[in-house]
Amino acid sequence: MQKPKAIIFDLDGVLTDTSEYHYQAWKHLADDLGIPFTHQENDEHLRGVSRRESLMYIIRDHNYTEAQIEEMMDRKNRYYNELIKNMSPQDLVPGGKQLLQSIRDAGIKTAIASGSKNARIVIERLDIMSYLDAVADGYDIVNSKPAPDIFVFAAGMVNTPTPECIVLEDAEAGVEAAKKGGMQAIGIGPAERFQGIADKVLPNLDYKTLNDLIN
Ligand code: B16
Ligand code: MG
Repeated sequence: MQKPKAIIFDLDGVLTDTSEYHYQAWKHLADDLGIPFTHQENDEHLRGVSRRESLMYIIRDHNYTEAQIEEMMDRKNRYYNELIKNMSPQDLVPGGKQLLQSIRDAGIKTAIASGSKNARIVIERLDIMSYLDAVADGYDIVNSKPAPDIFVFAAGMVNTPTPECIVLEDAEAGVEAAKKGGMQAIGIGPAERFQGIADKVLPNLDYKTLNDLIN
């Protein structure tokens, strides 16, 4: 892989394990509604997917009014915020600060592109804002992953053409989004999840170095 001008990180499931909290919050809501919902379904269908589309998957052919849908999204978000309340810098992936610092020391820009409207709260709790050149979150875009919009927006924020960016993503929808945007994409997670779409796969980001990403 060529040395990039910018590295764009997804947040949930890449720099921190909040994807598990998203699952637990959806599971709580599904249990309230009496709708079956499994961890496997979460991994296969909801990872990286927006709040509304996630809810639509869970409720499928049940009929609810728009007001009920809004209330359910708010409720899930309350459950999620309860779970992230006690997050701290300890919840950053091990070696995360060193990785971000070494990327900047190499003259490469760092950005976060997260579909989450809670991304800024999480970034604050992880205490990594000073290591980032830009943050794009769920408030910045209309079309969520797998649309490339969030990554293209983040690339623009760090003044970098998309082919010179590497994206790190734990979701299939996110890798698809990065590739549609013309970027190089590293899938973070099991190889089966990214078959044929990622340029490279790493099982996790624990103690990874810049060299691990680009070589
Ligand atoms: P919110 P990412 C995504 O964040 C999550 O992976 C996904 O599970 C969540 O539904 C989505 O953000 C929206 O999050 O409800 O907090 O706005 O992986 O793109 O950092
Ligand atoms: Mg993610």
